[in-house]
Amino acid sequence: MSSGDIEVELREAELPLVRPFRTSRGVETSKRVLLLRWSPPGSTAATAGWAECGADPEPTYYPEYIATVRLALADVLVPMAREIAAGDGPLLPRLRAALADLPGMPLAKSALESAVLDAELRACGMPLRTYLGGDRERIPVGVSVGIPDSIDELLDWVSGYLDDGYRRIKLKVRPGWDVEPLRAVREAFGDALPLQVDANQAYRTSDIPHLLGLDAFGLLLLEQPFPADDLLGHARLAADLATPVCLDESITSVGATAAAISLGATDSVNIKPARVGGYPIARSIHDLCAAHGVPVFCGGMLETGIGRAMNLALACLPNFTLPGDISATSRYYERDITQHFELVDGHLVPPEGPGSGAIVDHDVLDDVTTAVTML
Ligand code: OSB
Ligand code: MG
Repeated sequence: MSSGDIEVELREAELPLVRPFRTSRGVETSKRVLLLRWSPPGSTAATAGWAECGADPEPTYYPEYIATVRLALADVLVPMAREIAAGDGPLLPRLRAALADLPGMPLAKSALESAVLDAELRACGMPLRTYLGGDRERIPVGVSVGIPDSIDELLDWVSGYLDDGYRRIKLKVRPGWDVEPLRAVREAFGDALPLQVDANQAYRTSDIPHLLGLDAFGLLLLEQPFPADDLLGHARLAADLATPVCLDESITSVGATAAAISLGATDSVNIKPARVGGYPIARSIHDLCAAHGVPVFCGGMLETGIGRAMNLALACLPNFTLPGDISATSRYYERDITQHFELVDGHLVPPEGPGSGAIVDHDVLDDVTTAVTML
């Protein structure tokens, strides 16, 4: 078997969202997604490794975006992985060491490493959940609610999600859309509703007096109010705010997490595997947070079933005690490119099968594919 026999496919697809998703950073009406297939020699459709890249079409949320990830994979990362695969010894540990040696590019690295990991696990019949060491069988999940056109529309959306059985609601906020929607949601649904907010970096430390006013709403947490690199600003806020502060965009590595905890900049953490460079690093961040008594939840990026299945496997680890941003398929898509995930009593169940357990529906995938490139 030569490494030349490994097939690597980059596939771009576009899936309409059931409703627009607006945050402080912009609005999405469809999900444009880059997928990576890693098929070792002798693999079949069932044992091909698939991963979803966290990159968006534009650099609105992360500095990497689809075009730069394509370039990084084609020019650097996939040729490197092929070379490692052609050498002696187990592929994954050597690939991980080589990736760790390269600066930056977490989204590209995570996509590659996750596809290789999925293929290896499928080849030996092991579920990703087992590999990562989690033992929970179902994950309590919430829903992240974008910024609508009006308060009435917001109440309508939230009421629908509560009817669906979601365990907690996360509202996207920004300056000018915070106190009023929170008051309306509390008035309509009561003080017992588990409620949290996410600002996606839209405030500045000059807004601290205003943000202290959010304590009146009994929130589970306030996510990423300030720019990602402003750990000191978050620490200043956390010192005075009763509501727990939760970092998302700031959590880029194990070291960044350790610094944030040590500075008192974060009381809980949103872990997004793509942002930190993959699932094993996400697990290390989980372990670090557990050791410091900092609870975590698994974040999301409107994933298709491929990313969702992997996130569910990660969320089976014991310190994922806060409900995850991993909603049912129907919250995002009418038709997904894998089996659909259904909410059962406010929980999602990770799929049983080997690897991520995602089963790609090739008919749907072909329908929504916009480009295929073989690397
Ligand atoms: O900040 O958590 C975020 C979606 C895209 C980009 C950033 C974020 C989000 C979400 C959605 O909040 C969570 C989900 O996938 O349901
Ligand atoms: Mg967030």
